[in-house]
Amino acid sequence: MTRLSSQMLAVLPADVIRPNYDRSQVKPGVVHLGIGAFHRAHQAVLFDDALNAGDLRWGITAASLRSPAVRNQMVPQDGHYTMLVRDGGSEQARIIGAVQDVIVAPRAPQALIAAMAAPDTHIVTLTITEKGYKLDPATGALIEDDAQLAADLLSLEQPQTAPGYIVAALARRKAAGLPPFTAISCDNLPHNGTRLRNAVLALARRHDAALAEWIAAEGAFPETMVDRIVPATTPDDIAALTMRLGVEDQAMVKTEPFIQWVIEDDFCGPRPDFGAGVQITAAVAPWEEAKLRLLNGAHSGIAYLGGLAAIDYVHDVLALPEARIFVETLWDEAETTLSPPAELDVAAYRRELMARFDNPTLRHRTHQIAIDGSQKLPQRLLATIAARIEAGQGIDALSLAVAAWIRWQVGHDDLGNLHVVDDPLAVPIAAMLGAAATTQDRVTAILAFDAVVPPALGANLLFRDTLVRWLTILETYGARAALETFRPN
Ligand code: CS2
Repeated sequence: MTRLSSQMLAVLPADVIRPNYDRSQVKPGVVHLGIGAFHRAHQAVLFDDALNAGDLRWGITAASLRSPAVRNQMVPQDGHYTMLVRDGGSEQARIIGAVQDVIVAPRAPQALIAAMAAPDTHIVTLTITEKGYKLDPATGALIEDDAQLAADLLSLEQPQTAPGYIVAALARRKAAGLPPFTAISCDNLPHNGTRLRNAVLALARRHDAALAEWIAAEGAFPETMVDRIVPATTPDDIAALTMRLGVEDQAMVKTEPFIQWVIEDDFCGPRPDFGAGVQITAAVAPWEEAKLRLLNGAHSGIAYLGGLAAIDYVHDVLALPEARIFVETLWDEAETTLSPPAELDVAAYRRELMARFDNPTLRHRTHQIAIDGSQKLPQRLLATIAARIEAGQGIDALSLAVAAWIRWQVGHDDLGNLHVVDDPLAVPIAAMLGAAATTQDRVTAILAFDAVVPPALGANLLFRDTLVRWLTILETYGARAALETFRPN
């Protein structure tokens, strides 16, 4: 089958939106680390908007930090791919042309460092997932015994981690008399900019104190909040799009209409005149906290309970009235812990979130969201629970989500279907839980695991009792029964 490419753009159906700029004139102003579906459906689209608006400084050189899979999807297509925006019955196809090249970092580390150190590069964005920062999820401290980080602490000849690439490239820029780039973390971490800055400075300090000082003084690591639901593309999605386009697009992404990127007004060099979807603001934290605790907190609860109940998709979980009440109750609990920005109407935001989760054509899998729970729970649920306890408030629905995560670790759902626990801490967690004889012991073991649970929260008796109550219900009767307790009387 012929692949999508620059040449084939002219023969696509008329309703497919195409880049309106001359791609040969585009300069590579952005390097992106970690090119997965989320980048292609989020930041790359917003840079493509800037290109369409006539500012040709914002082409993207993207890098995969591990596998060549995305390079093999995109390079034969000259970097083009389709963004399918699905909303219930409607579907809009747009070709994104912003990605000019894809580098497979382990195969060409020097090419990636050179791209990051090039004078035209002004911004480096990252979607490397929570675990890519090599920071302890509970405390945010650098995990020095991580093998890849340990290698980067010794030498940056061939960096293994994203912070390693940033330090190596910034060293090259400093030596060449160039200013640093603005490094923008686009992962769902609290204070993601500060965390990235801390990881970069800690690594730089080990190699060159003067470099670390220069980065601290001249560099910029704005905080950001990123939001768009991007389910993993399936072979069926690609087959259906091929029918529609008449050419095959192996790099397509599917997403929802909603898109939001809130970026702290802290750049050390040029930035595009961003259009719709991007807000530049002095304070990102209130946005980020509302998004992590409401959207992502509910998502994780839906993922583990729905996954345990053998329900494949988010919208199918929410077809259960009791699941909706569970989510609303979780939001009632989380809402009291927020200091929302003045522009955010939390009631309207909650209604909009529920409508986004209900989108039936997105087909967002519970198992996808269940990945890497140990890295996600602290900011999505545990910080919220700690704040509720501090205020003397109940933690019922939030704790059910955490208990469902504990139950998920057993590796099968309530019908006995097996699943892989895809999580960097799966092995130590399985060992701890395997050594525990009773429900109480399992809760005790998890609460003592300070890589995930902060010690003060782990020692809290209300949290312990609530988890034991929920985990007993989950282990004895299953996730559907736990959700049933949220039924209206
Ligand atoms: C999801 C997020 O997979 C997950 O953990 O909760 O990817 C979520 O879809 C995005 O944060 C939405 O912006």
